[in-house]
Amino acid sequence: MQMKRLLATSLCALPALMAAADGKKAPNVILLVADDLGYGDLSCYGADRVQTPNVDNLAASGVRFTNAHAVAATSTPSRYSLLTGEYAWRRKGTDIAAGNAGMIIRPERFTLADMFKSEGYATAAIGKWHLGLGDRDAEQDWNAPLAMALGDIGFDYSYIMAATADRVPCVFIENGRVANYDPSAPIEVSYRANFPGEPTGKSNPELLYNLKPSPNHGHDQSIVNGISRIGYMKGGGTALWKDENIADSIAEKAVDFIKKNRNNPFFMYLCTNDVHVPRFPHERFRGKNPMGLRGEAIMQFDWTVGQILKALKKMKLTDNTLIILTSDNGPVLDDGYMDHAVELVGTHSPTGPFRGGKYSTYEGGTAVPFIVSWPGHTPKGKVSDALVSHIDDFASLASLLGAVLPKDAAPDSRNSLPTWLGQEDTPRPFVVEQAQDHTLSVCDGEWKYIDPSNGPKVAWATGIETGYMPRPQLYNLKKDQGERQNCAEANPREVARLQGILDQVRQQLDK
Ligand code: NG6
Ligand code: CA
Repeated sequence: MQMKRLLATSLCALPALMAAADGKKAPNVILLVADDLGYGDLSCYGADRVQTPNVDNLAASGVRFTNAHAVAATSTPSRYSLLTGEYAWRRKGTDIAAGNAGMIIRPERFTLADMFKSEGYATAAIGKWHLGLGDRDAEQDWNAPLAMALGDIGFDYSYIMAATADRVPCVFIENGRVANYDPSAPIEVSYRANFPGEPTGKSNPELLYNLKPSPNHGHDQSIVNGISRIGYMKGGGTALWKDENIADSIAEKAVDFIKKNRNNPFFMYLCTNDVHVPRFPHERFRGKNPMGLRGEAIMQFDWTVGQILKALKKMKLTDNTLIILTSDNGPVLDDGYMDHAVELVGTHSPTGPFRGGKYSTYEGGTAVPFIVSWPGHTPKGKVSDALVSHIDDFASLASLLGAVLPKDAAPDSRNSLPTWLGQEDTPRPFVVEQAQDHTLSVCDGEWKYIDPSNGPKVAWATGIETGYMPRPQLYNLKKDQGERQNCAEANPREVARLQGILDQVRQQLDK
C-alpha cells in the first residue's frame, strides 16, 4: 500500500504545483455520476415532460455528447471501470454488489483517486458507492471502523451509501464508519436470513407506509423508513437514512467539501442516488411533475447539480473547475417499487431514441448523457457527436494533470482529452459495451455487433428487452438507431471485422 503511494508519487513528474508554476492553475475536477438516468431524461437531451435547467446550463457552458457510453449496463461494473480504467468484464466479482460485499477495488490497485492524490489534489467520494466495503464479503462489523474503506484506495474524504438505496445497510458511511452512529442500536446485516423478530415487507406489508415493492421483484425484506429493501438489517436507530433527505445530505457534504478545499485543487467523485429506486424525493418536489416520483427524482437530480454550480460560483471556482456529468447506466421504469413510473411516463422516452434500457445489450443499456464543462476551455454549448466511452476518463484526466501513471494503471483507458474538451471531434475507434449477463457488444459509430448469448429475452419483471439472442446481431446505427433490423446475415464481413475487434480486446488490453 505504502509502496503504491511512493511509486505513484515518484512517477508523477508534473504535479499540480508544476502546472501552477507555468501560470496555469490545475483545475478542480468533479466527476458527477447520476444513477440510472437515461439519455432521454434531461431537457438538454430532448426531454419535454421534465425540465432540468441546471444541467442545461452546464451543457450550455461546455460540450454535450450525443454518442457517449458507460462501460456496462449496471452500476457496479460501470463504476469499477470508471475508477480503475479497466473493463469490468476482465475481473470476477464486479457484478451488481450486495450491500455487504467486501471492497471490490483492492488497495494495491492504482485508482483514479490515487492519481489525483499523487498530483497533490484533495480527493473525495460522496453519495452512491456500490463497490463494496471492508476486507471480506459479509464479515463487516458495522459498529466499528471498517477494516478497509475508501481511504485505502485514494479518497481523503468519503461520505457514501454502501450499495444502493434499495439494499441494506441503510446508513451513510463517513470515512469508513457509520455516520451519526447510534450506540443504542447496534447494526447487523445479512443477505442470508432475517434477524429473529424483525418485520419484513413480505410478512408485514402494513408497515410499508412510504413505498411498496412491485410484485415479482423481491425488495420485500427489511423495512427501513416504511420501505422494504433487499437484504436484512437490524438496528441503526438514528443513523438510518430517511430516503426523502438523501439528496440533501449528499449535496450538503459535497458543498462542504468544496468549501473546505476552495484554496487547493480537489477531485470529487460525486454520485447521486437519483434516479435509482426506491424513488422517494424530498417533499418540495412532490406533485411537481406529471411523471410522478420518477420525474420528481429527475428534478431533484437537477437541483443537486444546481447546488454544486451555485457553491462553485459563490466561491469563485466556476472557471477553475472541470465538471463531467454522466450516468452509470441506462434507465429503467419499474425497478422494484410501485412508484407508478410505467403508468405515468406518457410520451417521455427515458432512453431517447435507443432500444432496451438498463441491463440490456441494446444501446439503451449504456448510451448515457455526457457533458463536459470547463468554462474558458470548453467551447460554449457545443454538441459533439464523437463516439466516447467512460473507459477513457482515467487516461484523459491523467493527461489533463500531466500525470505519468504507474505501469499497470488504467490498462484499457486511452487519452481522449482533446475530444472531451471539445477541442477536437476525434472519435474513439470503437466502444465495448457490457450487458448485465456479460454479453459484449462493440460499436464503431456506424456498425454495432452483439455477441450471441442465451440469456432471457426480458430483464425479469422490468419489461426491458435485453437483446440477448443465440445468433450474432449486427445493426447499422446510422440508418437504424433503434436496432430493429438485424443485418448480420447480409453483412458477414462487418460481422467478422467487429468480432475481430472484440476478440482482440478480449485477448489484449485496449490500448
Ligand atoms: C437488481 C435489482 C434492482 C436494482 C439493481 C441494481 C432485483 C429484482 N432488481 O438486482 O432493483 O437494485 O439490481 O441497480 O433485485 S444498479 O443501478 O445499482 O446496478
Ligand atoms: Ca445504476
